[in-house]
Amino acid sequence: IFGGRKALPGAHPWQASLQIRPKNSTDPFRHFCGGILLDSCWILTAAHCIERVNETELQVVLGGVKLEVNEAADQMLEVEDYIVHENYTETVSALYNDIALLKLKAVDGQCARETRFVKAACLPTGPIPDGTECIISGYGVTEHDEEGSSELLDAKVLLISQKQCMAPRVYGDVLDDSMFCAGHMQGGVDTCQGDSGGPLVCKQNSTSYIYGVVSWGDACGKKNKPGIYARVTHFLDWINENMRSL
Ligand code: 4AZ
Repeated sequence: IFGGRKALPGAHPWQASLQIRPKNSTDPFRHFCGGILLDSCWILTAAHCIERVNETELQVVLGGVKLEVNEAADQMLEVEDYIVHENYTETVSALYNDIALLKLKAVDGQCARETRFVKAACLPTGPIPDGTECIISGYGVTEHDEEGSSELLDAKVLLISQKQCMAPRVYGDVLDDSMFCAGHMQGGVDTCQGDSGGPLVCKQNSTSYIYGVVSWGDACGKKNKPGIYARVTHFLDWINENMRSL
């Protein structure tokens, strides 16, 4: 996150850290992407995060705000299976349908346990207006640290209209309706590498809706290059059908 601040414990209880077991199993798990808890056994993330990984080497951590500290709120879960969107495509200019689901492994019939620090996000029921202030969070690269943040950061961004984002000086016509932009046209506040797969959440009448999944962008925090998010409302049927299928 560029232009962020430290998140308060429990502020983003749907935030997940996707971690990969290193080749040398004595080394600790390494954070590589964010994820979003949709219900006890399901995580929404970006397709590009899990394209080349094996579910057996994955761990999902929920509840904490510090990657390098074992916290009382942490819940560590294994991944049973995953589903990548069948139309996910990566071209030189864009990522299309960049969305995937992870099914968590139950232990004694239970996946994630709901606590003050672990709670599923709501799926939106319809579009949210351009200009709405929403919140991004993650452990990704910051303006101060190319390695990413060991503490969960968050920042406020604005939803940007498709028309403005498809202007030639912004992203032009490579965008489609599986994605939207959010951020600040003047730059400075944005998601970055390592935040991918994580949440963009918008609050409406005191309920937080998961409106976007961090996907891609031209660098981070650059003027006229806001972050691009998978548009969750575009994938509601896909999400519901696939959560029913496994
Ligand atoms: C990335 O490399 C990435 N500024 C994620 C988000 C953004 C750019 C790059 C958006 O995963």
